[in-house]
Amino acid sequence: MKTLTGLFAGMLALGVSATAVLADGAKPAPLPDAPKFDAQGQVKFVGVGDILEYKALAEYHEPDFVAALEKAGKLPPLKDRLPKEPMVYKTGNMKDGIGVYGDVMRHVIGGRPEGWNYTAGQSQGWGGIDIGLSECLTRTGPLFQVKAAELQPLPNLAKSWEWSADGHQLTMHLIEGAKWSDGEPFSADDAMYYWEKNVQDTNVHPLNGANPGTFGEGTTLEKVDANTIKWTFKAAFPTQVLYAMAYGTFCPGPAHILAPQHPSNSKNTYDQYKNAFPATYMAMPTMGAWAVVDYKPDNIVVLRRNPYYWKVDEKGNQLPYLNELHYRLSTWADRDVQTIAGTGDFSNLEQAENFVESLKKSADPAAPARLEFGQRTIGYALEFNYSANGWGETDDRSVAVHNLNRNLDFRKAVTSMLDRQRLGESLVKGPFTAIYPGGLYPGSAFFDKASTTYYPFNAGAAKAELAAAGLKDTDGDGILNFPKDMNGGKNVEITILANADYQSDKSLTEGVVAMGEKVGLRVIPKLLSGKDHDAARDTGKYDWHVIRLESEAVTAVQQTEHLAPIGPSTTYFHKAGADGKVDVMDFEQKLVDIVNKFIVAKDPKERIALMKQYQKISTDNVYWAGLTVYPGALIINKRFANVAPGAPIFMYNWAEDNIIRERVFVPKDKQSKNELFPDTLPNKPGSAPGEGLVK
Ligand code: BQZ
Ligand code: CA
Repeated sequence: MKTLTGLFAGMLALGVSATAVLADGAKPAPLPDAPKFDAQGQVKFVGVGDILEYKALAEYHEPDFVAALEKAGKLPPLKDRLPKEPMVYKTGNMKDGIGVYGDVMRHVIGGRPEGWNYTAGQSQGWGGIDIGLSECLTRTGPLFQVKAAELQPLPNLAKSWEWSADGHQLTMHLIEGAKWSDGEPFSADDAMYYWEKNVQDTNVHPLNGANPGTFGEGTTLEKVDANTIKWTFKAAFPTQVLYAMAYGTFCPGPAHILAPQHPSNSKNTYDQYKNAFPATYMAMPTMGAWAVVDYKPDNIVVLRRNPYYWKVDEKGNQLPYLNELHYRLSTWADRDVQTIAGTGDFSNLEQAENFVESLKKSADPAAPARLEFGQRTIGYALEFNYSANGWGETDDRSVAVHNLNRNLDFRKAVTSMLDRQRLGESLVKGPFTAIYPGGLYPGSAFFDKASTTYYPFNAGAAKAELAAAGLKDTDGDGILNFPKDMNGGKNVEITILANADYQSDKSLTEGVVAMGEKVGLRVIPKLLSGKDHDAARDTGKYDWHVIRLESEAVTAVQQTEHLAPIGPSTTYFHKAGADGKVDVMDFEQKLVDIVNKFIVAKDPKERIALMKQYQKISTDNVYWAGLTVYPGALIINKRFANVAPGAPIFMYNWAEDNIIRERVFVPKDKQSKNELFPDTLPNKPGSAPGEGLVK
């Protein structure tokens, strides 16, 4: 923070009367309390051991049609298809108990599958496809129901782990004898391939962005034996890193299929490697409960149960209960409409524009789906591209704007021009949206109001801060100009990236553009759809970004690396430039240090204190400008059982992970006849869509 005298000197130099700016400058105000909004579902909190364990059972069972195929010699006996000690879901944690086989869950999604090479960065269309196909070392989605005192990632492919006495090594024991959906063994080799050829090889960019910084600079991983891997960390007891071993960032692919295509083992370029498994390549081996068997572009992706799935219920029934999954390729808004109408089965109601209609329709007792609001965990921020050393666009205008972004007066102007109350109401009226200044969400367990600096809406203060940042409309056309030594003193023009697939993202962007205009800033929307948006986000091709934040703002313990550039590419808005370095600002370095300490802090009191420091420094400095935050609602067809009450649509992960789909079932008397490939099992890897299913 500049000292007062420095401030005066600076202002006099700018020829602006000190009292004018001081009087008008942006001043913090207490954050108004959020409108009261009670989540509908009551979560029953449990311990990790109440949810699952790993053990061999006396007997195992499978659907009748699978037993018949086995009898016909079409696949090995069940006991050879299961690991020595499968994961066993405990009945006590299953709301409706042991399930029955049959039926389908019909998802509707707004994305489109590019291909199945998730670990090389191919999008599969989101909406639960990649969540279901990617089983990871640990699992965090279901943690919304775990008691705070026992909170730690659930075991998954890694069934147990222990730290060395000095805390620098973590030995992980992987599930033993599990197989991919094509019958090939899963082993430590798959984890090592992912680590060496997809994470450490910086020419490969796994979807959801795992990179060497994700697991702590200098971290190494080695294979101990076929079922054991060992991590070595620079810091002692970086327990937080277990969250980064969950969905998104440590979900190994099938090395036996991927390795031969990797540039180090073939003539493939990295691009050819990434695209070696196009969307028409069926049954890419997965550790997930269902494998892809059919794909019709812009129409549907169909998955069938994986006969090698390595999880069972306490009666020894091999999971999943549901035989089939659909992903109808449509739009995100249509997902809400179809689920409410009953032609779809599942939706995360996350676009506030659809709240009233969805509430009205689902209030009808005869409505096919139930709707349950959770806490305020869906939120948006305006992120500033801080790179002035070559990450993203490097033309004069872009660099000039990024340098403006690095100026606190400018960021105070931006945060003061935002009327967050109006932004929220532009999405939906009523008690849903709350003002979100920035930093962690008000609903986060680590949120501390006293540490949160909120600059309220004040156009006059915004204009004063813009003047303090050296911007003046030198040619009188109503648009502020750069100082003459920046981008030739031209009008300031700022691109704002947003995801065109969501009305909410577009509505908020329109609001920001209009509020910018009122203070003389020309903000130009850059609305991109799906993977084009994600690519622009990931390569910094924007000045500002209206982004729906994920777990870093909700839990702080997941995607923690998004909170500060603790590595060359860990945040969405400030990555390493051409020189491989992140041009970190002074206050930002403090955030980096706090996040690095938080990742290794074991004492809960220290963790809370560190997050208060993070909140203070990040909101004092408007690290990003919060926009609005509101609750999401899970809409799910009433025929499904074993959906935990209060399952949030987003917390550690999305509801597609949180509700543990492999445990969900439909009671016999409610089963629909919607299976498209009844009584079949997945085709061979590389089959053509819909061809060669086992029957
Ligand atoms: C949920 C989610 C499951 C990604 C995606 C999508 C991508 C982003 C984000 C959400 C969709 C749904 O979100 O909106 O409700 O089903 O898929 O993965 O927005 O474009 O890159 O971060 O999660
Ligand atoms: Ca001008």
